[in-house]
Amino acid sequence: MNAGEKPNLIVVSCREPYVHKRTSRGVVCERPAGGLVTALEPAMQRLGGLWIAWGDGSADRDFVDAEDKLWVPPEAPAYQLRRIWLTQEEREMFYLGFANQYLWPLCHMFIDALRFKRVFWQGYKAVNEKFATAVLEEAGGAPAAVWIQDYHFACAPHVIKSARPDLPVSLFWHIPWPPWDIFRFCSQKTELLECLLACDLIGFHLDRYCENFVACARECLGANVGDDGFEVEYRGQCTAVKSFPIEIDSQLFQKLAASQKTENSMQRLERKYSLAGRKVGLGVDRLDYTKGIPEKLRALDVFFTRYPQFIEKFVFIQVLAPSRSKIQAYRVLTERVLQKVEELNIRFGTNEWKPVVCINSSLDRENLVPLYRMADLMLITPVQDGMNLVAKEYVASQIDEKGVLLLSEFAGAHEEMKHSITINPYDSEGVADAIRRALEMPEAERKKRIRASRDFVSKHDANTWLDSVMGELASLADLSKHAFR
Ligand code: ADQ
Repeated sequence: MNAGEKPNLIVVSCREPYVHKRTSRGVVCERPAGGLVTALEPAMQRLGGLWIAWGDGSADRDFVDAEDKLWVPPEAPAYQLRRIWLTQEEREMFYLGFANQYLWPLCHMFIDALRFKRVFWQGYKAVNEKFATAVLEEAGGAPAAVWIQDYHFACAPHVIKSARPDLPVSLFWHIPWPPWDIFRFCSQKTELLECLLACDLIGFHLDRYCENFVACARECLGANVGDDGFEVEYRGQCTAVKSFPIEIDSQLFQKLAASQKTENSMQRLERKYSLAGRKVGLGVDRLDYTKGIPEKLRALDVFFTRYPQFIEKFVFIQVLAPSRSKIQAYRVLTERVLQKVEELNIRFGTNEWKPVVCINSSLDRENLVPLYRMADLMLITPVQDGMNLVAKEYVASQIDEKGVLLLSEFAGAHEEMKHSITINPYDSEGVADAIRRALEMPEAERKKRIRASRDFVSKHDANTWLDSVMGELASLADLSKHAFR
């Protein structure tokens, strides 16, 4: 896309792919931790177009032009980013309020964590309108495909379609969609479903989430469902509801894992955390109550109690990306997790050895990959997770094919990573036994399992995901594929 041209593809998300932040080292440009950006960003680099997102970095305003836009990535510009500014009140009502204290817990079935205020909902709708208006401005009168990301923007499709019924609009819901018996708790269920059904296409990671969504549309709105169960008709508008399991750029992880820089970092980490001669376990999570972090620590407690032969022989490294710390439930969780880590280290640690190393910060990919590559086992314990990209990143980075993936059956990724070891995070003893099994697993079995998973992630990568969503949208909108390029 050249300057002045209208974009063929307009992507909308809450988090932006590049954030400019003022730090003590000056202004830095960072890629935020989070699955959505990780998956979508390489795709945007390939396709070009325009990405509209909330500019929440402290130095963001210094890097945009008069239309609040900039070209990214900074080192090799490939597409445009338009930043939308939110007031403090909008941030509180829309982002911290309705999106993250209502829709997020609702979709992950954490009913006790639901917080609702009328102003949250009003703020949510107002911000959705703001983003939808930006989409309409950017499209002008020209054709464009609109691809909205996630639960932050359930109302935007309706606003866009009311003004421009001809624009093909798709929304990808990155988190689970709960069964009707849970979704019915939502006080805005009718309006949310009606707004979403303005889309031509709604994507979820799994068929199960599609089925839940379709059942909600039928039960709540009396919408008609097509014979295949994946098309909904409501007030004359047809919406295809399809699963597109999100994938990662596996080649990028493999390449990075094989680099000299990674080798050097592995040696540095080995020295820093005294890992030589010890087995290494790894956890990498956003600090979120859906990720089952306390459950994981409880299982480690059982493991060291039940299997003392691993004292001083096994180190567990837990990387935590701070997240949504303005919400009390997240602050409480952080405190609980850090306390439990300390307790484990006091109870089991010795002068020479610390059983749990906690890295409480967001790491960039160059620092995550060495950990992925060197870990003998990866422990992924969400109690609910739409997909979980960390599982796939680990597998892709395992170029020595020695590691074992232990994966919660409640992560969407579990449906694809069939050669992992299945765990139930609520069963601490079962997880402890699985850790032992992984540590004692013969090399041939480890190799066989991880190789099968690696084959999967290299055959199904971010491009496959993107092409299938784009292909579907193009065929629904009766547009040729190259219209999106
Ligand atoms: P998330 O809940 O953010 O994503 P996930 O899919 O695991 O969960 O993605 C996390 C991403 O953040 C990964 O790319 C990982 O590398 C990165 N990350 C995690 N911890 C980090 C740390 N300490 N430092 C730096 N980076 C870190 C949501 C849904 C998921 C879904 C994705 C994509 O909740 O279910 O898989 O969107 O759709």
